[in-house]
Amino acid sequence: MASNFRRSAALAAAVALGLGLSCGAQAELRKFDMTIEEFDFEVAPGLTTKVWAYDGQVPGPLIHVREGDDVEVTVQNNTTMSHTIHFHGTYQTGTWQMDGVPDVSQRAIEPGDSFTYRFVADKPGSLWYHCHVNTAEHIDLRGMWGPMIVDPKKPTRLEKQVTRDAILMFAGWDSSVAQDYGKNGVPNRVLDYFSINGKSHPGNQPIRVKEGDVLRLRLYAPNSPVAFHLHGHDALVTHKDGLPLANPYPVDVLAMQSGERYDLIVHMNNPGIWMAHDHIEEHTTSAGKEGGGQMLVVEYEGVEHPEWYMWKDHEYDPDFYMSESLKKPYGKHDNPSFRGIDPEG
Ligand SMILES: [Cu+2]
Repeated sequence: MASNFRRSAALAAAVALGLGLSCGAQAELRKFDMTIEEFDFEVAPGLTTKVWAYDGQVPGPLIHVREGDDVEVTVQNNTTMSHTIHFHGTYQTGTWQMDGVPDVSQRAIEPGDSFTYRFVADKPGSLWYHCHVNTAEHIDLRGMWGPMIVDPKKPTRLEKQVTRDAILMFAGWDSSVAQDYGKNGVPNRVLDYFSINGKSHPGNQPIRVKEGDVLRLRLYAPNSPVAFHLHGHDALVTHKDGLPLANPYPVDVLAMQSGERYDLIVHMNNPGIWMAHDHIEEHTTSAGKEGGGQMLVVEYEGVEHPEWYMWKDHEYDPDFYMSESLKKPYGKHDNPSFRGIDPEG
């Protein structure tokens, strides 16, 4: 760990001196401040739940860095419970104390306290971060998860072709405990609401593409299984848990277990308006009623929306799948669409 700290310190000093280590090939120091907030969060019209939210949002903010970067995240706990951040997928080589597991690698961050995580982004790909305190509640019921994308130093031939990038984080929720924090309990959860990037259909968004796009879907299953199906296309599975596959393979349904990530690359060569959904049938319901949950639509530009189309006049948010944030310079990117409600106003 000492050598990493020395490298961070040297980089910080260099930046402070204005030496401008901006060469794309150089590792950079990426410093972020984050808070954890005790917020309410609306998943669907029938479900507003209490969350502990990184930067007040679900999913948490996008962390986007480059392989080899030094990452420094200072997190301030503004809630009434203890938390940590585990950067899921990073090797934490020489920095095991930064692994975010309470009573194993650190003391949990008490209410009102802060903690600084320092590590090297030593594993590229679609990573994520989550709390590691009482995960049955903090991950499963309180929205304590967010994406961390680490761009590889050597992208694969396939990923170099990508023209559009989207992050989809699927999650289930238990409305019976929505209003009551568990206080270190392990709720016997029964998931009855389901979301993509925190919202149930139809409160989520379409993905808009144009013919000829090469779409990369970064799929995450933070807390429950998913069987993802995009109509009208085969998708090439190119990465598993951030790592490129030696032999990418085509699927039309992709099964994921909790914690898994898969990257799919899809050639958008079939203009239309296409459903994409979780094929675990109860995951496309809200409180047992059909028509909610983990569904979205992929809309091709130039295809007319019929009068009866369910999202005919849907207000479009181009960053709902973080496609716009992923084009921004490296950094931490908050997203107003994911922000919860401060119960104290
Ligand atoms: Cu927590």
